[in-house]
Amino acid sequence: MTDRYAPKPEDRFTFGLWTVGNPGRDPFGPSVRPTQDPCDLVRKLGEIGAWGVNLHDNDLIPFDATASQRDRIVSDFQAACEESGIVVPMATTNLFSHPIFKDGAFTANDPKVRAFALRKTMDAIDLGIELGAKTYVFWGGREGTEVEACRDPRSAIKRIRDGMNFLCEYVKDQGYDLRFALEAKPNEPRGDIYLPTTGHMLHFIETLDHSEMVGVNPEVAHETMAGLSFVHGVGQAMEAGKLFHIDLNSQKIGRYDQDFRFGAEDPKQALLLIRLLEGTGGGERWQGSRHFDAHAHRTEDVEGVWDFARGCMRTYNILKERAHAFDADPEVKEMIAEVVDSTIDPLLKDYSPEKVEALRSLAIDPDAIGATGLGWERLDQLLMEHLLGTR
Ligand code: GCO
Ligand code: MN
Ligand code: MN
Repeated sequence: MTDRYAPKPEDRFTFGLWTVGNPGRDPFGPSVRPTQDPCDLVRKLGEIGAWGVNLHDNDLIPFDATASQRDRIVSDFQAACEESGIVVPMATTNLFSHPIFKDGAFTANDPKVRAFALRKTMDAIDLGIELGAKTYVFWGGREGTEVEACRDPRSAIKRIRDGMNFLCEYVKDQGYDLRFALEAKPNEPRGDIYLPTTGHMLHFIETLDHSEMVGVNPEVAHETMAGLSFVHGVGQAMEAGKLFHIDLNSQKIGRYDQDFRFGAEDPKQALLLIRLLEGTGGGERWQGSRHFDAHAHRTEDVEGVWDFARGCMRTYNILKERAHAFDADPEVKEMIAEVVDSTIDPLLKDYSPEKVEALRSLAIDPDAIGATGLGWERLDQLLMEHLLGTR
């Protein structure tokens, strides 16, 4: 029997080496699982139907590796990817683990730290290109404060801008085909992180010299930690043509960064997100990776990690089917069909004094409109019925 939810490479599911390789360390206890070889992780990802793997420079190459060690590791990894049919669509830099970055990388007050961050990122970009990456993620994990007085927040933003402008020029100068995706997070590991939400990022991007090369990498957990609607954030990024990557996982509001299995806490929001990404409710289907930035619970052994990874992909495919069914439902279609009024619609944009007059003379009965229910309770119940599989 064929399993119609089984992940296939064309689903474009990707995992970070740091996700399926997460050994379960947390602030209260050490690893509970062995550290796995990146080549073995890639082979296993190929086996379970993933399309790609993403990585930080130091997920693959130890911080203090020599040039010849680096080259050997890279060629073994490339061989494992090829053998498993796994691609590397995204790469990024670890600018948060080493103590030099304890007070930030691009925002650190010490120019030597900022210089080191630029140098490390250029090397990691070279690595990403060598592995075939087309997207480069920037997550400013340590770019923040606990002691706010240590730095003017305006200087922090200027320093991040200088760094991004420098690195865009580096990419152009090398002739690389690479776009940047900026990932916001409100806090953790810092008390407060600069550019805390996707909305902050979208504005910041417009202030860059090469804003066309730069978009966002929104993460479910991060917007949810900030108490925001992830669907609205992703929608705004898509409308602006700025969704360059996405980090899928699951999160309860008001908690630490949980990074749970996709859909685990919020299946309804996950369904609404998939409607957007798959375009089932209208608009273009998003063509990028469906990347899972999540990890297995600390209760799991290595087998449990693969249950977790299969679960992320399977939930996505099940919800994708539900999204298609919801948007194909005639009752739903009728309820959300766009209301078109060929007299009024043209008056609502492209200002002219004549339109002001026309708007003022329209016959509109606010009380009658205000007294009419919209039926969204019924619509939401239909969504629930599709989600729960009863329709
Ligand atoms: C986190 C972040 C990271 C980044 C990763 C890639 O909260 O730890 O989500 O997992 O996504 O560093 O940039
Ligand atoms: Mn995260
Ligand atoms: Mn992330």
